[in-house]
Amino acid sequence: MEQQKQYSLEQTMRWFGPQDPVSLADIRQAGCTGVVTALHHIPNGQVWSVAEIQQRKELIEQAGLRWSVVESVPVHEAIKTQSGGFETYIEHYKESLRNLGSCGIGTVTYNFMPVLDWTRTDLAYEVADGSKALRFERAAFVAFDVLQLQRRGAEQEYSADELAKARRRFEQMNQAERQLLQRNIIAGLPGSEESFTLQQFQQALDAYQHIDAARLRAHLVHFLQEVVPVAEASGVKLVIHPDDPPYPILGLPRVVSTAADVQALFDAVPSPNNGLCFCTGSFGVRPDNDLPAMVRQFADRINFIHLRSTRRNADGDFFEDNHLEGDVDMYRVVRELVLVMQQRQTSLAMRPDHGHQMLDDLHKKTNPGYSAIGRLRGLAELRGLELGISRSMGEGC
Ligand code: DNO
Repeated sequence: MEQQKQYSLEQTMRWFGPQDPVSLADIRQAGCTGVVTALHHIPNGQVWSVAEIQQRKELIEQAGLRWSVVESVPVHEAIKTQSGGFETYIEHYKESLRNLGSCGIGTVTYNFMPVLDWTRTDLAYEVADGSKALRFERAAFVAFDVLQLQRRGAEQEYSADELAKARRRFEQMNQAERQLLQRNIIAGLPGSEESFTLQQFQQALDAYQHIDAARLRAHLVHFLQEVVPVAEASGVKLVIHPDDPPYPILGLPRVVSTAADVQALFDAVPSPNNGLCFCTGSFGVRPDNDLPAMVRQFADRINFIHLRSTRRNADGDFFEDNHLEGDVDMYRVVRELVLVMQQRQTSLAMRPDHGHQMLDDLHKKTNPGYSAIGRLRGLAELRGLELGISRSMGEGC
């Protein structure tokens, strides 16, 4: 009888380019065959030329790896707000997709979060074993919004209890801690491509004054209607990254937080090249997101995977837990993914998303969330989990 081919997750790690303290050789030794990277030196909105793409591709291949996924070709703010020059930025985006496709790079990640990409309040939250994790603390975030940024109308968006907690929290902080909080939120986390002063930040928020969720979604659908046909013709799968955290913040709309949000995008633009980056750490912050069910629902559209777990509490805080702990049922998620790969007869690229700063990395300067050893631990655990699941399925358990 013919043996059915086993498909497994392609193991990758994010690499921020030649400046990244984690080298391509480190990534290879972690067991990866692929790299997820972007041309971070090209300003947001400019075309990625074939020469630049080719140069980066060769660098990766010389290290014995493959450029599996682009994360991200960033979407310019003008496209999200449909303001001055946005049509030109869309044309630039199409050109970058054509160029990537012509270099044989077939998966491109992007997000459509207004102003800020991912957001945390604390980048060195010490967990019980002494390693450091990234954390979102609601009271600190509210304190930033109401007391530091002093955003108009912010107070009306929080309960009296939340405001009182935020004030107490702010009073406990010294000057340096307050500055750090502000920096963590607006100075740009790795890969976020944007960074602001407080004043610039307020201006960026103001651009969304008249943009609610329905309008932002319409802008996203318009963007997709424009770029997806080019992605199809270029052999590129676009994958949208969900909102992190998956709800509106700072009065800004967010439209990629739930299964219904994602379904609306696929209904509007049904092409298979309009896909999803299934990020368990982002979606998993909401208890109403049933992650294994989402894998089943979007089985045909998931073309890149971020595996990570968070642990939330009743106050709305969460921190990034070890990959197999926290609120994400990683066993069930990976099990569904293994089934999807068998059903689609394809392998899907996965990266362990973030990791704790631990061991030697505690004494090094690292990119928050992207230190080598914590991600190595995550990847090793996830690889073992997947192997155990696939083998036991194959043996009919
Ligand atoms: C954070 C990342 C995000 C992601 C973008 C995709 O660690 O997952 O910055 O790369 O949202 O466009």
